Amino acid sequence: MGFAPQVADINGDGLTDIVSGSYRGDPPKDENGRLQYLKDKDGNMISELYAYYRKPDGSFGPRTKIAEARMHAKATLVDWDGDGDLDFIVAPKIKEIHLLENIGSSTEPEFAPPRNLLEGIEVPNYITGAKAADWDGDGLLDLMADTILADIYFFRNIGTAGEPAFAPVEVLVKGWADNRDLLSPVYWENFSSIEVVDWDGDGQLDVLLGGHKAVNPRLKANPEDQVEYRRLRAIYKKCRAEVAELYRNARNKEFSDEDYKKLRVEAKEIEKKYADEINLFNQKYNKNLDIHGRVWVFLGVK
Ligand SMILES: [Ca+2]
Ligand SMILES: [Ca+2]
Ligand SMILES: [Ca+2]
Ligand SMILES: [Ca+2]
Repeated sequence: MGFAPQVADINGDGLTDIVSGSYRGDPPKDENGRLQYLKDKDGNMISELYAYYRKPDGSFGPRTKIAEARMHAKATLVDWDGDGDLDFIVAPKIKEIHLLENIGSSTEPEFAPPRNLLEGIEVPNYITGAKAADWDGDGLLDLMADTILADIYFFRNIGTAGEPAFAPVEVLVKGWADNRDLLSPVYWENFSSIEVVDWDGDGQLDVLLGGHKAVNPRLKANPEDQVEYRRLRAIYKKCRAEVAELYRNARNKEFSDEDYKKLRVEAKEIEKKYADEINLFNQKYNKNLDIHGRVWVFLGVK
């Protein structure tokens, strides 16, 4: 399972290699079919970064683990500290952006453990992609990120060349995705990706955001259906919120197996209360969706 593959000469031999984050092998599943990801000794989920080194004949060598990262390591390479070797900037899908500093060399990379570059900074939503780029053009690399709700964040580097420090988040684009809302321009930005580049060549960096959009053709065509969709979706969300509240209240309490059983029964009762509307909602609107990848461009203005 790999994510955010990219091409870079990671071992400095003049041949471009492939680097990608991944979970380790195929994660096992629990009895409910949920993937069981690997965790470190503190209970943090881990993923790994791999390189496939290119050989002179153009083929690639075997997968080589080059670093360990937190959660869903979507990593990009950049010479963060300006010492001539490539470092990793990682969006681990939590409210952090990690640096994996290359403490080896440009020909023998070796990476330090992840360090949160946003230590002490409040981050509203989970970060799903991150890039280092000099957005404000002052010569210091800033951090740009997208989130689980398709916001675009800018963290201005207000430190110095040797010692980066970041200002509080500036929300360049307020996410307009309400998870899985078919009437929103973006649908479920779980694994979106950000790229920062001068797209229109005007000298100001722009943002490309990759994600996907689900379309229900019936919903698109009929205004009455859109009203009905809104109504049923509000009920669906109310149900989910009530169940979430139930589990939130149970968090951090000492629970026996018996208590958990009771909790599940209570959750089922909430779901039963809304079952008719939710079934209708799923039948009418959550079937036969067209889901397509999209790339949005946001032009930066000077
Ligand atoms: Ca190489
Ligand atoms: Ca470096
Ligand atoms: Ca800057
Ligand atoms: Ca531009």
